[in-house]
Amino acid sequence: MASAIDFRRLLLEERRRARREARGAAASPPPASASASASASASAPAAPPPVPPVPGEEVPPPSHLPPDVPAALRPEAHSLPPERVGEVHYVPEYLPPSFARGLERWLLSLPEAGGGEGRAGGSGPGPGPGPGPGPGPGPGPGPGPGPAGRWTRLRHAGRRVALFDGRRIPLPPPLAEISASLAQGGYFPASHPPNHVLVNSYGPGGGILPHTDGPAYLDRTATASLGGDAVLRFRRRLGTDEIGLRSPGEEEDGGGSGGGGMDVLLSGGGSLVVFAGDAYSRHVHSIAEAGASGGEPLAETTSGRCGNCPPGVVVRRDRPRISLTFRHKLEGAD
Ligand SMILES: O=C(O)CCC(=O)C(=O)O
Repeated sequence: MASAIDFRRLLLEERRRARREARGAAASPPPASASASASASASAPAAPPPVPPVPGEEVPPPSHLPPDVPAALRPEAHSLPPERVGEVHYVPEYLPPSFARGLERWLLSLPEAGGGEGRAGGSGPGPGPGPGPGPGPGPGPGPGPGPAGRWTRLRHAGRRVALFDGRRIPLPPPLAEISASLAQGGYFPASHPPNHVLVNSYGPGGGILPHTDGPAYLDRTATASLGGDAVLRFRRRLGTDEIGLRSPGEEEDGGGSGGGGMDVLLSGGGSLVVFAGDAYSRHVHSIAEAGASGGEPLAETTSGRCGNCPPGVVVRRDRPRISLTFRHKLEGAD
């Protein structure tokens, strides 16, 4: 099944890259002065990060999403040029700032899988592996992320994930409200609201390799972003006759506006990006690692491919980031 192949390939690539980086780090001494931040940033000024929860602190989920949020969504008002990769919408200020900060703090307080501290989050037996049959985005051919609402650290990918599978355990209130708003706002059919939420927690500069979300889901994904900014890249998926000749997501990646694909600058202040149809199935999406070699600044500069910003914007990547991906997992997809 394509989802299994895609997620497996993502995991294998992440593992390969971790090994390459470990070899590289052993071979070369660290640079004399590594800059930890970009010299300038043209992206929206970042809100101060929330006070991190202390281990074991009980952090309540944020209070209700204001009732006007779904009405403000209006897909037609937030479309990015459809001729680039298909249907992509971007809503810069989807989550109200106080809700976004409360959500970020609550998510940070989720317990780690396999024990550890933390109080908030789901409970009970976990939903098992992540998206797609196979290992999901978990640490490899092991159990994958779970139980519900607990952080699992991906050893080879440098990020943590927490899964909420609403088909098995009702989504916690803030996630249920966001899910309902996405259906009421017209981004998901009322018959197929999001029922599955994968939360990714990245360190500064952290990214995710090119992948698709696969056919285990309705062909649309909605992602809310908290914390640091990032650039989400869409690139055409390779045809079977191209596999082995080119790398997925690398095609025509020269940075000009003429090449295929599209980039979307994601504000960490509670923005929403939704992609569907061809953007979902015929393109891979990814976030580049910033500062991977240790000597580069934790920043990236947008190109002419950016669908929601001009070229030349310096995007700071020096803050941790949390993304919440809302999807509808199809019946019988496990
Ligand atoms: O962090 C993001 O915005 C992207 C996450 C993603 O692509 C995924 O979970 O499949």
